[in-house]
Amino acid sequence: MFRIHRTTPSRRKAKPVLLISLIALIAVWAYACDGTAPTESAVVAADATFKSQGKRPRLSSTFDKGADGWTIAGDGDDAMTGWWPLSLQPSYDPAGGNPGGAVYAVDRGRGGAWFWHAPPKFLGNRRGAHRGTLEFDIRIEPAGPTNNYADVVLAGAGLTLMVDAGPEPTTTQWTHYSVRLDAGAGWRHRDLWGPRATEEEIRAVLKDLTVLLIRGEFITGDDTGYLDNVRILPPGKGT
Ligand SMILES: [Ca+2]
Repeated sequence: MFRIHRTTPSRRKAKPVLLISLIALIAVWAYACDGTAPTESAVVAADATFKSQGKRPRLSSTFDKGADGWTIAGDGDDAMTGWWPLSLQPSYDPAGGNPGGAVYAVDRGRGGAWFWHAPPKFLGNRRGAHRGTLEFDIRIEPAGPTNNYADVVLAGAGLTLMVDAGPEPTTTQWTHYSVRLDAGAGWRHRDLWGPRATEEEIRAVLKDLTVLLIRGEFITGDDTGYLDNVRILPPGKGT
């Protein structure tokens, strides 16, 4: 005996919609999994978001009362958002910092690396930070074999500069990083293997800083990354 299946008009319409949605999700997923750092065009596209934002009372975030405007770029907490989910909110732990509060995000193991995305108060004309330092504390959970990505990304004045901030964290304890904002730190264009940035180029980026990213993911697979004590310090004040 044959059973006749009737297809209602609403179901006929639903199929193409579902197919298009599935293709879009696959495209976003593939973009999030390409394993590369953010492209320069993506950075430029994000620039306009910050142009008109923000007062900057102090160039630090100690997360005493909350996330202080920091967001997440990459696959932390939601792998389906691509590299520039500018409004993706991190989690906040009021007692998990170094000391006090800290922000954290859970990586879903989709590949690539995710980054902490600085709020507007760190951006704009940061010319006074040239030859100063960017400092921050990182903690990962669990510890494990680390991967190598750019640790800090600066974009502005049409340039995207990246640097290796030093050895990756190898324990679940807090690790302090101090990154010099000068050519001696080894800043490079677009990725860790690009041309070396000149002193003039670093000064130009800091004078028109539109994006500041700090790497949050250091091991392959699911993990949680914490951030505390971010500071931009003028020359001679670094640790
Ligand atoms: Ca803190």
